[in-house]
Amino acid sequence: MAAVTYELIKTCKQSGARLGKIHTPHGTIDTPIFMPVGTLATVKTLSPEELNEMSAQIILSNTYHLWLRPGEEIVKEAGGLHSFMNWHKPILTDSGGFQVFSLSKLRDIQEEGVYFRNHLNGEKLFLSPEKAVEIQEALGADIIMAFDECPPYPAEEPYMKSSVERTSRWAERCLEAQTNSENQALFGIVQGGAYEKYRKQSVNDLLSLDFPGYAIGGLSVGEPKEIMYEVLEMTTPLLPDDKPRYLMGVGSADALIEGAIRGIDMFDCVLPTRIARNGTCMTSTGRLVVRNAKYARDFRPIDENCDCYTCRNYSRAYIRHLVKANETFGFRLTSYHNLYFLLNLMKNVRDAIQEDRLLDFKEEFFEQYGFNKE
Ligand code: PRF
Ligand code: ZN
Repeated sequence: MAAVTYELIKTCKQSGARLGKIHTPHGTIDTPIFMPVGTLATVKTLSPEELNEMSAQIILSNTYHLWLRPGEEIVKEAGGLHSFMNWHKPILTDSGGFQVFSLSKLRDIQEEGVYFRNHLNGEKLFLSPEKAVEIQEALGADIIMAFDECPPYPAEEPYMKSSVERTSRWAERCLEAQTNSENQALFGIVQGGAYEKYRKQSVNDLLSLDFPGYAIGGLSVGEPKEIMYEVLEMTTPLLPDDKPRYLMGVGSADALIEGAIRGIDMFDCVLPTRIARNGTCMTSTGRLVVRNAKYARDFRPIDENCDCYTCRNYSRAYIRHLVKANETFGFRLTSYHNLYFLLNLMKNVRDAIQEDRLLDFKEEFFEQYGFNKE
């Protein structure tokens, strides 16, 4: 029996979006879903109890960061990531490939893997498909990711061709390196940038390897949103109906809705928690920069349509004061609200799919939220 299985409940008659469930060794998640990011085995500023309270169902953590500190051996000794961080629902770990490309300027990509420098101390490091799987097995997440290359946007066609081909060979090496597929599902990652030809090639290569789930990588790397939507439109129909589809690193409200409409089941992004820590809130009427002077005497909640802990108890004026004074509690309150906002948005998306009205929901949402706000 596969570690992770996808159950398609229904397809929205109005939009084509999928309502489903993903069954994992640590429980079942409802899709489409947003996954909060806990890079260093913590969703910054929030406790697992708070994540439970806001109905987070699965979180993401990072191989690269946990490998550097505290080291996967310590996490393994603690009984794995779930015990180590006291989060007992599903966890997904990213493979480290993308983090190496985004954090390390000095890197050398070879067939065997990637040579680069530790972003903390400059030490020489090497990560390969085999090493990424070994670390992810020690961490013990329910879903682990293949080691891939995420090329920059734009990338020249010859580069994209050789990169996609190498990512496919790396994907095969990841599968060969995996030793416990009964407990952990290894997802393949489709690359190919904005090239239809290479997206198709990438999908075909990965389908022949038969992964239990497929991610779409290489998007939200600086391309216009329209390009991202076009790539999704041509890619998701090529993926099997009975496996989960995960769009990596996408977490703006508009892209979550547009992604669900194009058949995506899972999303993750640091955006809600990152912008929260500089005082930006996601609300039903668009972004609200709570640091702004105009909120100094505004005693309304961040979002008048939100019933989260933050909005039920604290005002814009108070949160503005805390954030400006660099008080930790201010960042906790904005982080709580932003994650709640996206988790609640996905709940609304699931309800709309259930009732075959996701396009109506989208229209109502953007009416309030504003267009081109992201
Ligand atoms: N590959 C991996 N992780 C990722 C990405 C990718 O392409 C992206 C791209 N948005 C985010 N995270 N392994
Ligand atoms: Zn709120």
